[in-house]
Amino acid sequence: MNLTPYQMYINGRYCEAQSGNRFDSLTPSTAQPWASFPDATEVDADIAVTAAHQAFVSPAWAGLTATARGKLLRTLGDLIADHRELLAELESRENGKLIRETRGQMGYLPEFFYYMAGLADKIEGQTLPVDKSDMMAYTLHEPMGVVAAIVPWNSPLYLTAIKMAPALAAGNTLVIKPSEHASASIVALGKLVEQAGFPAGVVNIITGYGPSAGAALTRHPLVRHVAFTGGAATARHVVRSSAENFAHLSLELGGKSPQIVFPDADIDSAVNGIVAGVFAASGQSCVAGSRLLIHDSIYDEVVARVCERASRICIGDPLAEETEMGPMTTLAQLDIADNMVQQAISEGAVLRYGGQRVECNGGWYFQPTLLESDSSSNSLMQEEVFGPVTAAIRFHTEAEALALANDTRYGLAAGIWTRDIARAHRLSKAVRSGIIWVNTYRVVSAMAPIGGFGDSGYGREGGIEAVLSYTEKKTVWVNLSSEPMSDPFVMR
Ligand code: TXE
Repeated sequence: MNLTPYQMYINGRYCEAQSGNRFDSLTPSTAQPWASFPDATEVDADIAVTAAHQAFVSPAWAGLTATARGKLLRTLGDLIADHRELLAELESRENGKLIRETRGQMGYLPEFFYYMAGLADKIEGQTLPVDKSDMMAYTLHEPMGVVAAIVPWNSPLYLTAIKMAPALAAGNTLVIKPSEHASASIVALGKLVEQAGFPAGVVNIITGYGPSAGAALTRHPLVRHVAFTGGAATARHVVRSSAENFAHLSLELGGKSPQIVFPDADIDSAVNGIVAGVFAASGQSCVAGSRLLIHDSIYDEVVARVCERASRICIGDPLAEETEMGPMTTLAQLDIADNMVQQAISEGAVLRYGGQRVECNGGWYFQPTLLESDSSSNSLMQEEVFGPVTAAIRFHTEAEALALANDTRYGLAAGIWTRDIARAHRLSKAVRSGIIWVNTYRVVSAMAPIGGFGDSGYGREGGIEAVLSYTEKKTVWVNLSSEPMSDPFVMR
């Protein structure tokens, strides 16, 4: 089989790993290899970080005005818009996400760059009304330096853009490490970065495995911020190794997000929201609505309707227009889904729909799956599956719903389905998660922060604060007095 050979992008040049080694990437819809990538290790990470650091201090980048940086970001956004079909196809091929979903994501991707382009020259410091009459003090937001963006396989470009656009807007430089399971679309982005006119070394892309290339980035002394999206177990490694150099961190991890349905909800919408929340993208989404908390009076109806819709989901080739659910991205992820369903059943959960692998072109497919549990301690209520598997449980009162919603170590997202406006706001405040969707689900915007509580990580991506999170705040003191400085042993 002829594999498409991709290269890495370091210091404005396409290159191989120093070792000359490569690894293959498999397409999940057939489990066949389709592309190969350089297998970067510590030495490549060091070359890329050094290039990013040199670019950071170079006049070609550091000497640009913030407005000029914004223009570059805008140009990159335009180029992404021009190439969205190609990028969408690459992502669907490599991670098995539906082409209609990746098209949607690529169509929106430029907005991250446009929004952050607009913010680039609005990163304002403050003049401080200090209580010293002979002093003036003000703050500046300075870029940090080299940012390492470590990205997973489920939405490679989206999760890159949400890091890259604010990091560049603030004047940093980047080394991006895509997942070993989905590197092609990010490598393709390198070409657009070059075309947009970013100076060499401002954006670098290294391909390779997490424990080698990824870990080397997190412990590199010149990396000042690690922006990580991935699993909680890997995040613990990232925190430990970045601690060595006190690099700043943002961690966007998984979730066990509840969908809470009250009797006064629009049931049609709630059913659609539940299906969208956990079966779209085959549930391989950090915000997957993987716990269904449903009021007793409508429980049987909602469960029956979700199962009925699940039974009609068209499973198949992610590149086919009619497909509604594609494969799991990796065999490991398929095994996790399968094993977790079996485990939940052994703990007393009842399978209502799905639960089986699906044979389709040799790919890694799993049925949309719903189980019922009368216990919030069932592992399916507590552990992230990252697959098309959801667990339903009854509640009788709002207090019970809230207790169930918050009975998790995670806290990334929650859906609240009710027409009662007071209840909607009450619960929005009380549910401990970074995103609350009322009568909707899976809505995102470049303008809105995303991030979690607890084991879902810390830091927020998106929105105005994201750009500030890639800056160091500096306080400048200026002595306004022309008198000689007095007693050197007294703090002023
Ligand atoms: O992710 P990893 P995996 C969750 C989901 C899934 C689980 C494991 O529950 O089942 O995580 O998935 C890089 N130092 N999410 O193993 O390992 C790796 O190469 C530095 C949720 O695929 O977290 C990749 O680029 N980097 C999630 C990135 O980390 C390391 C999305 C993510 O991979 C590293 C994906 C190391 N030691 C999985 N080890 C979400 N929040 O959306 C690996 N990496």
